[in-house]
Amino acid sequence: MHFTRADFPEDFVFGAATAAYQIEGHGFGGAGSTHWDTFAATPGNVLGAQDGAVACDHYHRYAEDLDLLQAAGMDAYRFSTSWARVMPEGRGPVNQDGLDFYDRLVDAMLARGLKPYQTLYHWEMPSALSDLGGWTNRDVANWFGDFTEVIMDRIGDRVEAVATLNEPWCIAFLSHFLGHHAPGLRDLRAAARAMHHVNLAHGEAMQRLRARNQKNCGIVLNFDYAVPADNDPDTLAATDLQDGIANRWFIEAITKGTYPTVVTDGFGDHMPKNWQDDMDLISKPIDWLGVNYYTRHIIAPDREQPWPSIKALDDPLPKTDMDWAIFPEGLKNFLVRLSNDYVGDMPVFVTENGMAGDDRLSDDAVDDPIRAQFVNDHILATKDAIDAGANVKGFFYWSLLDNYEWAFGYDKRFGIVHVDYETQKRTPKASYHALAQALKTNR
Ligand code: IFM
Repeated sequence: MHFTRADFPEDFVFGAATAAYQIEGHGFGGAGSTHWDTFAATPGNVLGAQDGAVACDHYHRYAEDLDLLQAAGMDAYRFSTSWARVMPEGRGPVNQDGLDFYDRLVDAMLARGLKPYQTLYHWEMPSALSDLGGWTNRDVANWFGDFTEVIMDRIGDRVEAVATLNEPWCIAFLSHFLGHHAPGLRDLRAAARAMHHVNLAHGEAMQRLRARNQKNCGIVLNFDYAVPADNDPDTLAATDLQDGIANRWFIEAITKGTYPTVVTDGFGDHMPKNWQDDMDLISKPIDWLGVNYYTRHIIAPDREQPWPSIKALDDPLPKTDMDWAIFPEGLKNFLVRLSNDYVGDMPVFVTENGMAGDDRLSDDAVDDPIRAQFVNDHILATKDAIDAGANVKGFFYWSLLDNYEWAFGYDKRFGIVHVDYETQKRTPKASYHALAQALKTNR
């Protein structure tokens, strides 16, 4: 790695991220059914119909996993708390075993000097709430607010920071319009409603967090770098619309209380009635912003298709195992743009960045030089953004472990630690060792 801690501000936090359903083993400890369990059980949705029932068995092996973070010299761990583990029906009865697990987990982080960065929702909607329409039902905001109170009553006194939602674009658009993630809808009206209700749920959860004086409350958004394929006005308009749907819809709502009109025009009458009345709650101040960044897309108009009539073209850049183009400059550009146009001096964290690789275990080691280069380049892009004035306060690699990569099952490996799913043996990859070495220098 071509950086050391001395290249970053003294309070800069290095860490790694995971999410509950992807690692814990949802079959353990009395967790309730989620829409991912039923989505995965439906043919054609998930590679091999794999689900998160066992995953990385982190539920039982969390101490070993936290030891790996500590041994790498990390400062913080970004984790999520599963709604269906804490409230198996989404509402009403609380699963004490679930609360006890998160209580142990947070204490174990603190015992190792790791700052707990919590995310309240990383995609496991309880099935009982899915039955009622999940994110398409306006009541989801209050249900989510209630869950927020239950989990924060138990661990809120010890977490360093809390995010309401992870990647609302994925929760809403990818899952209700593109149909790639649970609940797998491809429906304009459902998407319009989910797109608004995720923001409303964020606003409601923020209000509940504020009422209990919770410190460091924010949200984690994913940003998709849209590049026009050419300078044709239709191409520029398609690119602007892509940016509107993927990026501005969320950051503009949360920081300014408005939606891009190119998107509300497209949703038309399918937007929930009187959505304008919710914008005040949605745009109440946050303390920090989480930025998830992975790739860019080259955008062109798709005249064959109805709104939004956008397509992504093949990108000539080298790609990861997800077929995602590697473009570190996009991270720098987003961090600077966010600082200039939306958040000013508010602390920003790169809450996810990483890559899937074709990793092979050989002689108890995994040589992953492309990942090491990827991490290095994106951490340096973050430094460039800081040098250009962005108030970036941390960087979390996605992910600590190979894990359940949603519709791709266990096929895609993002970890700096290899997981053998037969034995659950963890093997730190070469990128883990390189990162650990960089973090130890000039500590
Ligand atoms: O694995 C996901 C994670 O759950 C959310 N952000 C993107 C990652 C890689 O696809």
